[in-house]
Amino acid sequence: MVLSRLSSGLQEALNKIRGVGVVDKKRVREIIKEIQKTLISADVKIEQVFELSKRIEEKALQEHLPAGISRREHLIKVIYNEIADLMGGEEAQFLLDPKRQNKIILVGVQGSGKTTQAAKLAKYLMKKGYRPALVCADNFRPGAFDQLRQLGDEIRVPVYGDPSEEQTWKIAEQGIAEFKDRNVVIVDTEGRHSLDKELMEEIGRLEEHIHPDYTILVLDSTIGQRAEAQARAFKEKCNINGIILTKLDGSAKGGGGISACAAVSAPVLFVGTGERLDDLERFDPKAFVGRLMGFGDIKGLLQKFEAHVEKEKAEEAAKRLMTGKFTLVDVYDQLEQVRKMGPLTKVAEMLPGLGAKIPKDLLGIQEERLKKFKPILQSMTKYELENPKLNRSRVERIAKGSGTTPEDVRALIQQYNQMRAAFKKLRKDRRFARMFKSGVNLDTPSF
Ligand SMILES: Nc1nc2c(ncn2[C@@H]2O[C@H](COP(=O)(O)OP(=O)(O)OP(=O)(O)O)[C@@H](O)[C@H]2O)c(=O)[nH]1
Ligand SMILES: [Mg+2]
Repeated sequence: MVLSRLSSGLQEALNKIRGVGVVDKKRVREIIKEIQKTLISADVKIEQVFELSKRIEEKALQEHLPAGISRREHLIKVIYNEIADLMGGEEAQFLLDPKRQNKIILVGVQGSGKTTQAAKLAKYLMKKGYRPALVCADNFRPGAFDQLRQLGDEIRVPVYGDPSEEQTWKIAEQGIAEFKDRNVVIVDTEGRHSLDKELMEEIGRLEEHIHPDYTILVLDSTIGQRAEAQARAFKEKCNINGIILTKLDGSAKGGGGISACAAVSAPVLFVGTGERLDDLERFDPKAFVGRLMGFGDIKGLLQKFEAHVEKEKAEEAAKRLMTGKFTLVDVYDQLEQVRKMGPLTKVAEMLPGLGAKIPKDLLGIQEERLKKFKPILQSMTKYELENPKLNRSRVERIAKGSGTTPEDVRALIQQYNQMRAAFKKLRKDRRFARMFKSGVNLDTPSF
């Protein structure tokens, strides 16, 4: 994907961040200016750029930084997050059911790339193991059927069309019947010069007769932020549930196109990145922005943040165990945390003489048991969670409600009591108490 100006602009901003001595208000503002220039030249709407700038400025200089993370790293992460959000945030779902016939209609203005994307999408789905077929519901453009047939031949996908039929919904219906044994039917439709009424009515009729799983709007990304108006107009008239943004290769305004779709909550499912039939990619805003900013750098940084969050969670869990503040409500989370991170084992390793005092079964909590604990906890009332002394009828009720046995419920309560008792004992140990006063550090033993 080219988008080289957007990419080099962002990378330049990142280099600047790396180059500055101190990341202070003045520096942050300078860097934001750089980013603004880059985004505006990619045709991102000015309001969106300003909102993003404001958020970056606020977050970049927030008081508290997680330990071990520099302000510089934090700033890069903030910029990455904000731009990924600007481009749509999370990857949009594109779910088909291979066990039945899925129907997809491609709509859009003339020349946006519908016919080409129909074939690209068929090829993409074929690679994923689907059995697609193509239908030409465009009798407006001369030679439309031939064009699609040629593309279909190239990828060996059957194509249905009927140039003598005027009603395109009828062609679509016939095509869908013809391809009963195919699990995806992609319907290519006609385009018009502008968003005319007739085109919209045509699409409306198609939707009515076909009930597609996806009505995908094909948008030409070279129109930049004007994509917003097009997406909005189509969304008003038909049930658009996805976008393919084409011609992202070589389009200086691609960033504007993508953010315009995000602005009207029109999820970009795919991007077209060239004229070849392989040039269609699933669109994931985070990966996309990662690539723009230089993936290698960003990936390492994100991993560092992730590891940090995990570590904080584990420390938090360990701390709560140690201070005896945990209730049954926390038990599941903590046990899971313990299982995932192994802080107890680590704690035990850090305390040579003391490790032996931690009951063995606390360190090796069984997976199956843990799985049952969750529904049990969900079946308990708040009162029961806070006062886990349960009589027989309550235990039975909870077991029933959670699809487990009374033994499972008792096992959970026993686990809880054991943990409490074990850590109560540990807390009395001076060495232990000292360690927890100075904060838990699971990476390096503090003595
Ligand atoms: N560079 C580039 N060109 C593309 C891409 N997708 C489509 N095109 C080109 O865009 C032109 C128009 O594509 P079509 O698929 O015929 O567009 P259409 O929407 O079906 O057009 P009408 O049927 O006339 O409405 C063709 O020359 C394609 O090769 C893309 O992702 N990148
Ligand atoms: Mg076409």
